[in-house]
Amino acid sequence: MLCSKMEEALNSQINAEYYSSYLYLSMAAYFDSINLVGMANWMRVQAQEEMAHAMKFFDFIAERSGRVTLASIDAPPNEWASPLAAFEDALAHERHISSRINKLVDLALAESDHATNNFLQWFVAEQVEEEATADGIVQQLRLVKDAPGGVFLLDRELGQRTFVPPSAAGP
Ligand code: OFO
Repeated sequence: MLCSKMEEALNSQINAEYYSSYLYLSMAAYFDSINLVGMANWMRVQAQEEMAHAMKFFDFIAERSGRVTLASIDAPPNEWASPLAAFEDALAHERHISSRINKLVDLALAESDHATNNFLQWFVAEQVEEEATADGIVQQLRLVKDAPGGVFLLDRELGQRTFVPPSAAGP
């Protein structure tokens, strides 16, 4: 059984994960608009991953006999100054999500809710990966700057990404 504070905080995280999905989908549309279809693909896959994250919270709340309540999702930005600016925003967003997950862990521990703490550890590990991946792409874009050849190669590489549903065991 979830306490009401924890239930509310987990519901708010469902919203944050759906916003993440919306943000990445908007970035996919931006990359499509500038003909970087590989980066658009990467963002589409990222958006799918975020929906899977949201559903992990959804299912967990239901499993703990809590009540899922959905709220409206804010509109994301639609334009970025460059591919680098978009990926820098993605990295900043992942850092923000990591801090939200840390606060959820703090709350679970304060409430002696060990089941929720255990559930959240999957996200703690996932966020390490999310930040590292976004940071890696930011670093590569900084290296190639605006050199079309470098951006083209990176676009091709990011076009290879496919969606793999997150397992229950680990990120
Ligand atoms: Fe759900 O990890 Fe990104 O935001």
